[in-house]
Amino acid sequence: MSRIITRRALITSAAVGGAGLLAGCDKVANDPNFRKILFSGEKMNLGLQRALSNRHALAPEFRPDQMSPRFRTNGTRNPNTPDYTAMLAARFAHWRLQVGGLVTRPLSLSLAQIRAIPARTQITRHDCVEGWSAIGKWHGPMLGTILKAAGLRSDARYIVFTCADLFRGRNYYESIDVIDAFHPQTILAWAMNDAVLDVGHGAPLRLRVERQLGYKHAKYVMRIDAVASLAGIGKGKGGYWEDAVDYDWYAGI
Ligand SMILES: Nc1nc2c(c(=O)[nH]1)N[C@H]1C(S)=C(S)[C@@H](COP(=O)(O)O)O[C@H]1N2
Ligand SMILES: [Mo]
Repeated sequence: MSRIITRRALITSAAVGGAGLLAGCDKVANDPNFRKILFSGEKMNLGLQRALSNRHALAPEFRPDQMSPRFRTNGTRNPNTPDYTAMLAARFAHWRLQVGGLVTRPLSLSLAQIRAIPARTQITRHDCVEGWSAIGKWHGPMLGTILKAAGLRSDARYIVFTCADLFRGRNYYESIDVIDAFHPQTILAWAMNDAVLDVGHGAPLRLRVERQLGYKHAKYVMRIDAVASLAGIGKGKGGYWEDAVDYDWYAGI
């Protein structure tokens, strides 16, 4: 690709190049100069940016000695609903994760079953949109493993997480697309910092979607549904904060 090509021409040719470019030019998309031009803002096409980002790149992982001595909690710190309080009192013995929607084999998994699935351990940095970060260790099965077990149908485009808590009176939920759902660092964590996940951080199960900001990491996950569209869920923008204050649905970092 010529060096004197203008930004506009580049973006236009990328746009008309369409599928061919997207399919064949990973090398180009990851070239730092190309990315600088494409991501520099002016008339930037968000869809194009997303399409050309390397969605499979890994988030940085850290050493144990880099873990934050304190990892704050944010948003809901205890769902405190009658249902949740009862489940907590029984140490989640009757809790089940429901996996449904566009799957061929809906699942209802106990915590013991989830803990028996081969798990990943990752030390990553959590970045909250409010401006704080913390490095913690997370442990749990890859979401992809569970979705494969459920048999994701080919018309599924998004995975929706329904949580046990009401935040400021409304049910917390979040969604990601199937690309992030099958990212190797997207896990359902049941342990944090070598201990069973506590209530503040989302017991018994919370999502880690390491390429995105904190509000996407749904805590207190009760249900996972594969859907073709986000319309009709909440206010239709794909998550609690997206609906509430127009946060971006794709909160890539
Ligand atoms: N169910 C639920 N999930 C949630 C929230 C919430 O209020 N309820 N807050 C989100 C926000 S804004 C952040 S930064 C992280 C905080 O996770 P932590 O409490 O483990 O630090 O959880 C996210 N997931
Ligand atoms: Mo956050």
